[in-house]
Amino acid sequence: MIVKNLEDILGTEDDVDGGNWVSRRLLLKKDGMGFSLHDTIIKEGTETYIWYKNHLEAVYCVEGEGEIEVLGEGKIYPIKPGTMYALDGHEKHYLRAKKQMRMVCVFNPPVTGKEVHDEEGTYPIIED
Ligand code: 9YT
Repeated sequence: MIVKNLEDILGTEDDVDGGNWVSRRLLLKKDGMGFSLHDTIIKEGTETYIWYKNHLEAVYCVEGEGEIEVLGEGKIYPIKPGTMYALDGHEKHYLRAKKQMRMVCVFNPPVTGKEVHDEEGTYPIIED
């Protein structure tokens, strides 16, 4: 069994500052669960282009306010506490935080812990 507390992650290598966001990675590939689990802060006033072409991601907002714009669809969905979105089609999107947002994120396959977005807004697959 694995038990961690957010305060165990803060300030460690699993507390990753991606610029527009800070991702506190509670479960990673090394934990062997088949997914990773992140407590992520999206900084207020930011807009981030993201394309997880290698991963599926589900996101659950617990604090703050913002929106997600899905490219191609041209749809904009508001985000508030209680909103969940799942990128089951590797959708390219813009994530905007009107107020700082706190998101619980799950990635399949799990991230290893080192990932920040590359110039395509993508996380690479990192093999062992
Ligand atoms: C919601 C989202 O995609 N934020 C970017 C950071 C990512 N979720 C992470 O690594 O926690």
